[in-house]
Amino acid sequence: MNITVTHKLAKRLIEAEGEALSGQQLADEFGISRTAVWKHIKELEEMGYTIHSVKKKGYSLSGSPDSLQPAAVQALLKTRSLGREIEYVPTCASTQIIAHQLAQEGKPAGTVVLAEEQTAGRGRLARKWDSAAGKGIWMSVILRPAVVPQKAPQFTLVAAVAVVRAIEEVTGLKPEIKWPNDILIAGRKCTGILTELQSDADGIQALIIGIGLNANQDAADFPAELAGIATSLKMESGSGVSRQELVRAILYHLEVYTDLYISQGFGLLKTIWEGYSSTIGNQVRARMAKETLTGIAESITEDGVLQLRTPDGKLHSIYSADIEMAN
Ligand code: BTX
Repeated sequence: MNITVTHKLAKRLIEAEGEALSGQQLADEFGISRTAVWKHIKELEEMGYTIHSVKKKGYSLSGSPDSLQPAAVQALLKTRSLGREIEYVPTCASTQIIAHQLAQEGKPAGTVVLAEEQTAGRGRLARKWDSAAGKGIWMSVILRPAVVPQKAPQFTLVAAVAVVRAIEEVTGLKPEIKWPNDILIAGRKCTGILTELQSDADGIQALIIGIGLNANQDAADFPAELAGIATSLKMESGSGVSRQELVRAILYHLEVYTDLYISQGFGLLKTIWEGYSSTIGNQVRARMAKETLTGIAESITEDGVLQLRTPDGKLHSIYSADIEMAN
């Protein structure tokens, strides 16, 4: 059985959005016999697809498994370049490691790495990112923007806006962004973003944007140390979400907002970001490597740097920290 044809057939059926496609039409499109089409349909059913076979009309799809197989993700994908190349792995240590390798090998901007499971998912400062099999979106996106390395942190903010928009669109939930890289729902973390850089004397060679989104975990799926800290879209909305749909929505919004950033700079994005921020305007505690400061988070600068005013009236520029609410 040619597995590539099976996946292409899945893509074709998903794109038909429930319309029936005749066996003869599919046979002609794929250059195979009608019996071969039927065998691929059986194969898809075994993979978890629900396909109706209607006499004289053909095959129509009424349900698909929530796998992140490239063909399934790419069906109905609205982007120009993001996700047009997908490296899919059932399990890996970290999608960031694979994306770094692919970027070094010269893979184009827009290449995406997707895993069902990570065994050593990472956050900032070598922290661990819990990445249960089949429950979330563990994804790294390679971008190659023509900007100076100092602008790299802005892409974390751009990605955060894209993810929030995607979550709103697919689930109707109302997430908030906690500076710089967390997305929270009702105060609990459902997404983390990790932006890493490959640069040389000529500037940025590649930005690797890692997105870890908890989609379908139940509370029991998280390790004990994340109880009360982590949440998933399923826990917040009360029903399971389609990871395929979420990946498509994230890639679409990430493309729209990076295009906006490249054409118009950070100004408008900063305003959109502030609209979703749970940090700005609040009394917060910023824990940094060497000190902890408490004060009002007044704003972020054009470069994405947090401006924190301490009670002595001093304004501090915070480049990286863990933020907690202080009131
Ligand atoms: P961070 O350093 O801001 O957050 C890490 C902290 O978040 C951990 O120390 C822990 O307290 C908490 N945490 C760990 N796992 C989860 C989880 N599943 N849900 C909620 N909270 C959690 C955030 O770093 C950036 C994470 C990026 C993850 C993506 S996944 C795809 C890509 N590959 C990879 O290895 N990392 C990125």
